[in-house]
Amino acid sequence: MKLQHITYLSLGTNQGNKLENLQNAIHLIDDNIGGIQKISSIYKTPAWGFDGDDFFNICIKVVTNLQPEILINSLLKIESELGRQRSSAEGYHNRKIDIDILLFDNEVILSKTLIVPHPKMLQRKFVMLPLAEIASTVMHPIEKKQISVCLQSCDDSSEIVKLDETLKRPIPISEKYNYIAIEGNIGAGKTTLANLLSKDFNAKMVLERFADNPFLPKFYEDKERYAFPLEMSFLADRYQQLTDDLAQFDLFKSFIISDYYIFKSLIFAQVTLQKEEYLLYRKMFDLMYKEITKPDLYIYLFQNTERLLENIKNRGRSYEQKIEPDYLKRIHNGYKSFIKTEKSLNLQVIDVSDIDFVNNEADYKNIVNKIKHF
Ligand code: PH2
Ligand code: MG
Ligand code: MG
Repeated sequence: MKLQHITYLSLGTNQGNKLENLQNAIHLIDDNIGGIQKISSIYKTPAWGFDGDDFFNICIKVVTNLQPEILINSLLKIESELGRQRSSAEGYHNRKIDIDILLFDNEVILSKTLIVPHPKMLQRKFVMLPLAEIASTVMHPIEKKQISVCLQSCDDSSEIVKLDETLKRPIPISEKYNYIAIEGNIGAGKTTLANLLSKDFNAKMVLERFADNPFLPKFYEDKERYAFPLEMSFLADRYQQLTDDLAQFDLFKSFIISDYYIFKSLIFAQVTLQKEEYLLYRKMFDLMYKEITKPDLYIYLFQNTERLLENIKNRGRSYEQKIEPDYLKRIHNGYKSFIKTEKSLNLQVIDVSDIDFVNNEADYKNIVNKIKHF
């Protein structure tokens, strides 16, 4: 789990389509900085400290994994992406967008590139009014007073108007879902993706305990002999883990990511078992399946056979090295018909055959965005 920080940001714009500038900034912050928990109303404010057009100002509350120095650089990047051009002349200037860090947890930061709390925030009503709206009881770490109290002692007499227009808050993944199951063929990258997502979004992980299964190495040696005990023990183990682990978490408060879903038992059993064995197995499966909590998002990672084999080779589990391309294709077809027929799951297929979400940050972000906007 990465450390999560709460930061309050002030956004201002006095050029171009101001409403659009704010909304675009919000989307870029959601994509690159972290989940946005609160957005204040929009306030129309006269330019403070210079002659210029009126501003639209807001404050937002963001949860981020970024350290302050990285955060400020990412914000500067967003500003220039939104068309801000910094002038070398002294003083304040009109701008399409300005994003300032007001508070970062209750830290006091005095570095060459960054001062937090923002040194001028207490003198500016265009900051304190929207901030008090979303953070009235938060303490200012130097004043040691609540923001609402700091606002009362702010003697900025600017005439500020609250507008009726509102901004859309992108719903963070952790608010949208309580339980995400990531599925896919052997070597598709399920565990890797579950790991990355759970770190980024502070989720609890439920990982498959394949390593404990004594039948798995035997199965790859002699499939016919060991298929039935293998599938039965996987089923029992998955059932036990899902009922225990999911019951432990409060499904409505926490956010859980697993690298499997119990239905994979049936998909593998269909491929590995004889007909009569499968019918017996199916009876057991149906009994257990009724009791199992269903994920509110089921992600299927599609990977082509060639790269599955490559991944299996790279992770180097000795007993997996004999897996044949044909076996992987049959498992894939099992998943495919499951995906076609199972209409009760909220199912998203993500094709990862042409991307590398482990080594390429943009590919990873792309997956996150697909999940977010699904
Ligand atoms: N930002 C400034 C200077 N003056 N005035 C208003 N009303 N709103 C701002 O966001 C603002 C300002 C420097 O960043
Ligand atoms: Mg500023
Ligand atoms: Mg600034």
